[in-house]
Amino acid sequence: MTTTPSCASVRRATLDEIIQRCPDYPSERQRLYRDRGCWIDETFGAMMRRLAETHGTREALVDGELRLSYADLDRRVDALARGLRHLGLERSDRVVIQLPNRHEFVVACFALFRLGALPVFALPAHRRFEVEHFCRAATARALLICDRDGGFDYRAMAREVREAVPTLEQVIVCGEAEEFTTLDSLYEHEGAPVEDVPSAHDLAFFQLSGGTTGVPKLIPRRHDDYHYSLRESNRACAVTTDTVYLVALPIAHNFPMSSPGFLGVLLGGGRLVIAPRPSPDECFVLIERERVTMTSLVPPLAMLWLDSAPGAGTDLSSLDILQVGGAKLVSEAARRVAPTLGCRLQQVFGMAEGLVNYTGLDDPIELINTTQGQPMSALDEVLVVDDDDQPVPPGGVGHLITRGPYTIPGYFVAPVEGDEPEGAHNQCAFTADGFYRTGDRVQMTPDGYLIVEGRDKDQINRGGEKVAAEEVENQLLAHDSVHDVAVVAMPDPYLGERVCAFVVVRGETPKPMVLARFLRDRGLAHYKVPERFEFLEAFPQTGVGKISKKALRQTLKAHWFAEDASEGK
Ligand code: OOB
Repeated sequence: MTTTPSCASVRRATLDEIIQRCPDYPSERQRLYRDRGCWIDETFGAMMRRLAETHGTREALVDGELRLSYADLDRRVDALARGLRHLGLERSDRVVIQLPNRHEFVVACFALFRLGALPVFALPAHRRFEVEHFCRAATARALLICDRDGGFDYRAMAREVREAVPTLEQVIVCGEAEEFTTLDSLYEHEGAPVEDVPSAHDLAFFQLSGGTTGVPKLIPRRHDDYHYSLRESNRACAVTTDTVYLVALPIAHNFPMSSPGFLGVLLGGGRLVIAPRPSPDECFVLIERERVTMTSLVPPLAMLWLDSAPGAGTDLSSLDILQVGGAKLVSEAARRVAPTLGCRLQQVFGMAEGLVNYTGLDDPIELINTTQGQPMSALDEVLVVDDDDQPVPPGGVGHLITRGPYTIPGYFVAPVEGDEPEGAHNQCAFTADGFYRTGDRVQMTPDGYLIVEGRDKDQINRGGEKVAAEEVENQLLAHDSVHDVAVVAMPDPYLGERVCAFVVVRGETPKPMVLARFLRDRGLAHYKVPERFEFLEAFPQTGVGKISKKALRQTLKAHWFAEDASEGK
């Protein structure tokens, strides 16, 4: 249990409150998933211990010059768990982690899992606005960051976040800590081993939703549901002890974490190679040096790799599987993968809320190049429905809704300010039968493969990075010159989509640069800042008087095709 509150507004939620705020699966589905062997009774703490016993001196992880065996990893996990406990962290305390790709991330995850503290996975690209929101929504007790990366000082951000979030007692820094606690100092504490959490059905961590509304939602995942998703991923991706997986995408994202990602590959007894950045020049050298067999990328990076590989002069022959997902891979790019990189392509259509679809490694090439795969579990219930939640005729396009043994039954119900009733978001995001509304528009082929055709959610998918339109709109509305605003996706040949803001101004029209700077200064992640601003007198309206984003998107498309055509002349 956490400490007694001194003031209601700064009080950290207790274990019971956290459990209450995380919707659980109905009991009959819990029984089904246990009976069918999906949910087994192994926590991640116990899993790491078992892996160390089974694989001992086998190499688990390579990060630069550092090589850790499974036994080394387990020892570090134990040591860090003791250090975190010494710092006062205990079961159910939320810890926001924001680290670049480095081995400390893996160690910290397992140390927190073992302790039963709940990591909240922020991305390195998040900035003060997002990190503050995560800390506040989760009533986090600690924040784990690195000192600097990519020219950004995370400690300066942490100072502001700590100022704003009263529950945040600890900032732990990987690197030069200044006034905060160094991560390294936490490895030095002796004492009794940390006891594992009591049940595999306990909460394990929070992922973050891409967001469709004002702010990203926290996604509660449990040891047993996530463990199952790893096992199914390992089967679909044929992970063995010979797998050498390059962690190229940001490690905290659900894709490189669990599809099969670093957790799946460790569970399978393989080896992780951690790439600090996903650029071809850094990754190709690692692939050659470590004989990497598998990696995962978002489509823009896959295209960059495809363009860079022919002249790179590195030996990529060990690479067997390139997974691409997070956003739609166009079939023209998909077709280039096998001939250019000499490996198999696997399309991955997944979501942090659960459901993951894979193309089979040995599926017919045309199926791999043109579909986003099929649900990985036989117990995934996947429906393609119309606006009234009725199944569309076979082969029709509709809304994808799903439930199953590793798809959450609800988001964390954050305490809300204002008039919105608590939990309102879950009522919209889930059907009465507990199906998650993915917000994706799909078509299902006769053999059960999904083709992503579009999206209903008010989101921009910037090459795999998700941007909730409403979040950016709310920020822009805070600017004096912005009377009204609508944020939409504009087509882009490289990223698929970029963020565009249509603005109705108040007074003089500001320069786009000024608005972009305004958003960055408010601490919004840079990838969310619109790359194009269009100024309008008034918005086109729908029949019921709402802003017609459809009309705005069409304007952009028309512009885009016009520009494209004139470039082609
Ligand atoms: C992955 O997870 P999220 O939570 O960042 O985003 C999920 C959304 C999906 O609902 C869909 O809109 C889009 O990203 N998406 C794709 C896609 N994969 C994801 N859209 C088209 N084609 C694809 N292949 O992005 C994620 C999580 C686990 C594994 C892979 C991706």
